[in-house]
Amino acid sequence: MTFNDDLTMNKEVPTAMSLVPEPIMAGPKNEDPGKGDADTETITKTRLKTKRPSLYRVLLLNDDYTPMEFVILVLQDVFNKSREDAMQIMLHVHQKGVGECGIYPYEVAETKVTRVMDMARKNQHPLQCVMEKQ
Ligand code: TYC
Repeated sequence: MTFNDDLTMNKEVPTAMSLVPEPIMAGPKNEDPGKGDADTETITKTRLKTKRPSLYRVLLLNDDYTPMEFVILVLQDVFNKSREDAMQIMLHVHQKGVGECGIYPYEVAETKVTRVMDMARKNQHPLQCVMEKQ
């Protein structure tokens, strides 16, 4: 297993959104409707409670061979950065060794990592992109 595999492969794969039915209204239970108050009944409504998805940071790693212009194009294309922001991020990665491209829900982060790695492979650049849980 490579360094990249280790960071991109998450063992527990969370869903983007989990829907959990939650009762939002409950009155006292009428155990025996036949004997109880004939005019009242309990109605339980169910609302779908949304859970916030866990977030993942997508990182670019520096290397000595990928052209700066290619990294800028990747940041504009995959991460929707302006030319100016893309240039700043690329220079940060170039100088510090690693830099953040964005923070996304699991499936979005995974898709972006795959797109970057595909672009790099097709153009024969060693550029590496990984994701890590926030
Ligand atoms: N260090 C590369 C160069 O000098 C540029 C580069 C920047 C490569 C960012 C990868 O993620 C990267 N050509």
